[in-house]
Amino acid sequence: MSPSPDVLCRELQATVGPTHVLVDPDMRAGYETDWTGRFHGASRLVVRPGTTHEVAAVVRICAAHNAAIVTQGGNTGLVGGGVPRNHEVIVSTARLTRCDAVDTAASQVTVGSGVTLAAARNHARAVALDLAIDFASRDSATIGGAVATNAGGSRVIRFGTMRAQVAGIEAVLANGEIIGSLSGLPKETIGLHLPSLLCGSEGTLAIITAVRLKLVPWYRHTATALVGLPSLAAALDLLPALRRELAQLDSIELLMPSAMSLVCEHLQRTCPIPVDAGAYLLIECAGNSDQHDELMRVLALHAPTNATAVATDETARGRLLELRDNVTTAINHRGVPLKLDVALPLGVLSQTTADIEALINRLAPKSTLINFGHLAEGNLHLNTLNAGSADATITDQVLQMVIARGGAISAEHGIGIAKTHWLVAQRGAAEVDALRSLKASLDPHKMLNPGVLLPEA
Ligand code: 2HG
Ligand code: ZN
Repeated sequence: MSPSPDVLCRELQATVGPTHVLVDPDMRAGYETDWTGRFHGASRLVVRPGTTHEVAAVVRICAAHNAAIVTQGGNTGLVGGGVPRNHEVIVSTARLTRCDAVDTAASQVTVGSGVTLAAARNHARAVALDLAIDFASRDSATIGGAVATNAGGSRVIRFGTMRAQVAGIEAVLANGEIIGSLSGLPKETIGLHLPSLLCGSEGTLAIITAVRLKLVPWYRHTATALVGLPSLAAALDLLPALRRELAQLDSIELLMPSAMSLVCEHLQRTCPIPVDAGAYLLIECAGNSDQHDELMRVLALHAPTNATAVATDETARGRLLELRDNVTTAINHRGVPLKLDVALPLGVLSQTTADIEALINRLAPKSTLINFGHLAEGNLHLNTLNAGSADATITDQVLQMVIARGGAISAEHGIGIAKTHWLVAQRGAAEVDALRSLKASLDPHKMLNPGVLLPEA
């Protein structure tokens, strides 16, 4: 039975309609656990506003009742930043699905923060444009969540991270004020850039309600190759030639053998490359003309190996991409992983990967490390299964090693609640103090995503 509605609940129901306030534990459940099953907590209720003005009203009501808020998009976050921890109100952006007509002259579009990546992409493609950001959870992950975490994905080598795609933003502050601009002017120098401030703020400074996105051309010709290389070092050696000679290079995704064998087993497929490799690269070029010959020419010159599988049509391409897209799901089927999403300078990537593998092996000999990521950004997704009680020690020692070698403790998943502890080591006390002052001035009563991103003072 649902608990009887309290005053907060009744006021929210009056604002967004009773069907959009979820109090029943069964109705809330899907919002209270992340998709890996690692992070979960109880919420007070879930509220699903349908417009920016409703979001503003919801925030004001919550503020009046001193009820903290966790903003949630598609619930595809991986660091616990979008699920409740302490009976917060979950503000779901799922109904903020405005999709304006694409401005083809500016190559921009305004969408609600609850629009999924796939929906925004399809909307853009209807007028031959495309979204620059793509990653495996595209069908659920939302634009607002991708901005809030400064998500990356596979095309960062060409177009940069989410931050580079945002031309304007609209958001609701902790006091219920609506701020921002969606005009998307490419040139303006009128003070601090609000989109830059909110990208990566993980719901702690404001609730993003709409985004003006920059779009890119929808390239109709994509050539895809899966290349097996003897080692990660050999894969890195290939990088300069790929960057230099492939003008239409779109992505270079990395699967280490642990990830390749796991995903093949999960999909019940055999690896398209028959020989054992030390590292697999999924390389794509996309352009307005056929990219196949150019990709093959560069690979033949710089990676002369028969360990290459090439896609010549969309079906074959889908079969290759499926291997990369399904690694996270394959891991989830095995258990609840310890996820570390780190970036390292390319010069130390190979050695550090070997050192991390040795470290994890020593700390948790029975564990399995599945390693994959985005090669050009030195971004590794280190997923450890069955680490048992070594989870905390692994996290600490790997992150300390990453910081010591000039890397980042989060490349694209964010800090969430999982990595706040290492923020000072990463950014320095002075910077974290500055971020705290910013947070305190915008959200003095700690209403928005408390406990996320910033470590407790
Ligand atoms: C990806 O690149 C995502 O597929 C998820 O960032 C990574 O599951 C992961 O660790
Ligand atoms: Zn990734």
